[in-house]
Amino acid sequence: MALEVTQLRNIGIVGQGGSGKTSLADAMLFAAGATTRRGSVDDGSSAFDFEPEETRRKLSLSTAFHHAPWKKHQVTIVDTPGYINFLTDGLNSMRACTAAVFVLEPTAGGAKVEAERVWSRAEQVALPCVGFVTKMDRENASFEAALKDAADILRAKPVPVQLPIGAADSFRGVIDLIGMRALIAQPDGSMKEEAIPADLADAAKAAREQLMEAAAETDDALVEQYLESGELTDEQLGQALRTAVRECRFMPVLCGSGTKIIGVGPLLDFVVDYTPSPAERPAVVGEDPKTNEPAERAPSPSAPFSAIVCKTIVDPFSGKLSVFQVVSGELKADSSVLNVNKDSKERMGHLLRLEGKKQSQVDKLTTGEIGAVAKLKDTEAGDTLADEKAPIRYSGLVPFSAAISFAIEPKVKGDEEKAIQSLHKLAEEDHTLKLARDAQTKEIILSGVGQLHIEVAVEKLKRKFGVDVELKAPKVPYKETIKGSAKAQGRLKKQTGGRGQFGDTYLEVSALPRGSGFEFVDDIVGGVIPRQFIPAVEKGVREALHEGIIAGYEIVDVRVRLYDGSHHSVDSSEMAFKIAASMGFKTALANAKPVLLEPIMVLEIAVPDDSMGDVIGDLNSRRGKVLGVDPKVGSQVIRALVPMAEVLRYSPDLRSMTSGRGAFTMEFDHYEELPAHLAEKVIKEAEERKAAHQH
Ligand SMILES: Nc1nc2c(ncn2[C@@H]2O[C@H](COP(=O)(O)OP(=O)(O)OP(=O)(O)O)[C@@H](O)[C@H]2O)c(=O)[nH]1
Ligand SMILES: [Mg+2]
Repeated sequence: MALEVTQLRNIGIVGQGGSGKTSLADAMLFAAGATTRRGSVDDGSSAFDFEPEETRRKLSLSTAFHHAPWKKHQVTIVDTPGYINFLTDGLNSMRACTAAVFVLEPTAGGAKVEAERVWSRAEQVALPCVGFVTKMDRENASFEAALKDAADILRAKPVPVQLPIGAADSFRGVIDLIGMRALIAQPDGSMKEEAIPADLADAAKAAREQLMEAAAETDDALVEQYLESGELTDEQLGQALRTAVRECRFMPVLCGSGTKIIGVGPLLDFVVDYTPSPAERPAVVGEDPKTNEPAERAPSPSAPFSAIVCKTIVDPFSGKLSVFQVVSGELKADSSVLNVNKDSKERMGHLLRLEGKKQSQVDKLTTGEIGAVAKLKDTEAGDTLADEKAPIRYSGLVPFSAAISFAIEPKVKGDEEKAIQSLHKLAEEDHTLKLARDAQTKEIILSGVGQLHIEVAVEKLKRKFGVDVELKAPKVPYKETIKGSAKAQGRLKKQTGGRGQFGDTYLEVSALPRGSGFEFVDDIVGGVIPRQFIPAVEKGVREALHEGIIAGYEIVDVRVRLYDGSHHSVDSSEMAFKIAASMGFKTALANAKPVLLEPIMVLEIAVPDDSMGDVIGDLNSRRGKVLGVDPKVGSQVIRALVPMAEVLRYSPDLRSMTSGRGAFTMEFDHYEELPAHLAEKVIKEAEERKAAHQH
């Protein structure tokens, strides 16, 4: 089927962890006839949660894609993970969407930090959001509670376009406030039209008025007409609603149940009728790679081809799949395009459409479509692919900093290289996973969002690559710096056999403000050190930065000024100056009040009112500083700065303090001097490590 751009919708299913996104996504596929049986998260048959690590835990770890036909449209369903450990992947995929279904839970005070993150991402990329209150079949389900949360916590301006009929056990359908009709769920997942039940007639009338008022506000002439006559025609209402959705004026809210397949067809109707096609989305702004000036591309098939790679999937057998959205133009199979970020040509062989864990081949992808291609050589997630003749570069992935690190040790000796190579492949599909080698201990350090994130990575490592590793105590990346300034001479003079080695430098080190890194100043005059050796001096100092003099940690925030020196016409060499400089640098550092720095994290902790006191008291005992408390309905969000060393295992502790109801996000904020009594301990540990290594 050749598709017009106007027939496409890419719908991100977003919301907090466990809210019912995947269940809804599976229900959408089933309701549209794309599957013959509704996939279920709970029995492991979901079309979206298909990785063994997902089915075992019954939660989504990574964004999954599928598509369903609905009323002559193609709805691509983008099911995103909601738990904080895996949220970033979904935030990146949101950019490939034309609208989102924001899944809301029907309980008061249910919205978590995750929902706020998703909401602010939607605002950032101006993504139209349709609210869907799911789990309406659950005990104590309340449509109003969900609306209140959306308003109070997300500040999302929710406006119902449906009302539920019944709740919990008696939930059986929805009232469509646009068509003013009741839609009653049938056993086969479809909805049957009926008259609005008499006991809900008044509520429906009032809610329709509220909807009309909100829709009318999109246009001055409409407000006027509405205020005068108290009515809009169905056509006017529809048009105004379409505009409101496209311009993110408010969040229209529907309701239903994913697992019971109630309200799912009407949701698909709403998506097709009221959310924009890719062609109606604003032009995407990027940069001209040659001039770095702003540039934009209209979402039109006749524009030159451009696409954003939003995700990489790595499979040990079939290799690497790059998932992208065509922002403009068209892409044919077997064509060649430019990777603008890497300035390299990529061959797009078979074009694929993702269908859960499977793929189907297509000849062409048009503007708006989400597709995939295998085995690109240089392309990573976040890159822009474009027509070579009309390159443009879009912004990359959402920024991210790792919050937790573990040392990784293969259970089988000699598996180290294999572990590193395989972890690199995992990190390719999950950019929140960072791999490093501790320069001093030579340990393999794996960093990520949280403990669960790292545990999942270790499981994948075993399943996909057959490498079994052990996790060891997380390491805090301390750094070293100086508080004062000092001068020193670094001099190397050696006579070995024939030619000697001579280098002589005078260096001054001084402290720089926190976060500035390193600066090298060349103040040599009169050629006391010949020009060609100056880079070697800088190199010697830069290399010495990797291993500090207190406990072997990286040295930061120092300025090094080379102000004098001497040379020998025969014996001087780059090597000699490099060594001399690193010696001088270390001597100067030792006299410039060296100190250890520790990373300080910023935490946002959502806690129920009744555990506030405990959580704050606990933060104090962790050397934390509370920055502020933001009251929400039934809960509070605490913002605090806490040294990383104190929150390496915060997750289980918060869980027990809040009976599992607390949630937190943690990000690196800045470095601060480590108090002296704690520094002693860190230095001692470093010495022990070094000694153990030498034996
Ligand atoms: N009663 C009821 N249960 C539901 C409904 N939707 C989801 N659930 C249950 O809620 C749990 C979580 O559902 P998921 O669909 O995995 O939620 P999710 O939002 O995809 O979770 P993550 O992707 O891990 O963030 C499962 O046990 C579902 O069976 C619903 O409409 N009604
Ligand atoms: Mg899910």
